[in-house]
Amino acid sequence: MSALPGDTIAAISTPPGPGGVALVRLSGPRAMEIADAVFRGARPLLDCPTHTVHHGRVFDAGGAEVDEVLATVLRAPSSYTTEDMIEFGCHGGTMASRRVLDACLAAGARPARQGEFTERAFLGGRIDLVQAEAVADIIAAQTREGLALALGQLEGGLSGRLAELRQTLVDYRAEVEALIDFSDEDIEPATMDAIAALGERAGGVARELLATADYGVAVREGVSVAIVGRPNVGKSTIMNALLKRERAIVTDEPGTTRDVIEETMSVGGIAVRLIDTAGWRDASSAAEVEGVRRARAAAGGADLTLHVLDAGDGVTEEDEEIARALTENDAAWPLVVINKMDVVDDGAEGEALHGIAHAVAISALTGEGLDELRAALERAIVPSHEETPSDDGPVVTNARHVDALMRTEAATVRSLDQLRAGAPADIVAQEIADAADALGDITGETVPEDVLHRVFERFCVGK
Ligand SMILES: Nc1nc2c(ncn2[C@@H]2O[C@H](COP(=O)(O)OP(=O)(O)OP(=O)(O)O)[C@@H](O)[C@H]2O)c(=O)[nH]1
Ligand SMILES: [Mg+2]
Repeated sequence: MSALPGDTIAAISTPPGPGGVALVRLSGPRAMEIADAVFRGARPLLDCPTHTVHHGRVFDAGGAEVDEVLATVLRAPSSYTTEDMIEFGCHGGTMASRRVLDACLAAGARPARQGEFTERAFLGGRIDLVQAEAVADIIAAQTREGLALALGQLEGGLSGRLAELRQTLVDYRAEVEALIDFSDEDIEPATMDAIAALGERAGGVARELLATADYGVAVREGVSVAIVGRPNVGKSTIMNALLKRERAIVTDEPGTTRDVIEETMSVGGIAVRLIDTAGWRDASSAAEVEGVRRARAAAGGADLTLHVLDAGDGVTEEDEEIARALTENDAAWPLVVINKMDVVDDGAEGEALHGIAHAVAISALTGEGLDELRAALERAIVPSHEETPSDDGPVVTNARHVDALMRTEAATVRSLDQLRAGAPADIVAQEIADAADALGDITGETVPEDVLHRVFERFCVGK
């Protein structure tokens, strides 16, 4: 496949702001020529072998020196984009790289769009769409696990498994098509079984991959956890205890937290966006009314809510109201946290509170029960370990891939049902073709243009 556009693009590939170095990238058929128009070193870059680095200076169109740089020469096809590329390593900060880029643009390059370098790697056939998406995931990774899964995907783990699945579907379809010229009576049951076995195998691989998706999607996208409850029950104290730092303001006055406070932490390799919210009550001030509205919105939008109760007060009517509101629009079941266990004695009262089903009893002040809370959080967030891939097998991390695999699986199952029901072979073959097409959406073979654009929009400029 080569659908590479003919122009040469340029962009700054490092984030703006102070830093040691900045990188300006050029890619396209005129990369060497444009680079030589702005660069002066010991010899023209056009004469330099691939994968070599050269010291020199960049000048603007008026001949003024712009920066002292190191130019890396990367020739087609063994570059990131598969095209000729030059990378100028400039001084950090915003001005040097900005002016080097301007010089390249003045010499004939076009500013690159978001993700356009990676898009060219895809169009040049060096990587498939799954691998291109993995590049964005590596950049966005917030946990070791997220990085490891994305790296595995870039290295082709998932692509390889999908290629196998696709080949099984191709074989399956060929066998079914070979039946078109036969009448039912002519086909041996053993032949039928062998053909169905191919369909079973394809469906099995699709299901096996889908089984990794709960874990994979959680690792890639992270989950959000909202801490909610009445004022003063210790929500902000719990937030701080989980983060192990004083992020939210804690006072003994009800109504301390007004706005929504967010912070990320890692639980079992999954990035958890922890959200502390204002206590729910009939607020008097406009700011607090808005705070409560935001708290309710945060609870509604979160993957999980921690409903915090105050052990000293037991379960109040307001608590029950909040619990009802939380379960109203079939949101995930809240995790009930009974805080301030240090204020109740260990007698009957304490026993009763400990006995509340599915609740975790803690004291955010003394730290008692915090480990159990962390464990309960992990159980609620991280899909159970049976579903967590134990080996280095491929993991599906992307909702777009889940959707396509589900279509593949469904079409495969339909084809098997039809095959067994004695449907005409061409109809069965069409179902199998649909199953393979859905798979092509994942790797990018049959993917529509708008989906491609959505994938590359997620990237930053310069990648
Ligand atoms: N004894 C005891 N006090 C606690 C505990 N956790 C929090 N507190 C105290 O309870 C008071 C309220 O704590 P916050 O964390 O501000 O409560 P909140 O739920 O965030 O309150 P609002 O933001 O007003 O809704 C503070 O004085 C805390 O020190 C606990 O486990 N035991
Ligand atoms: Mg608070």
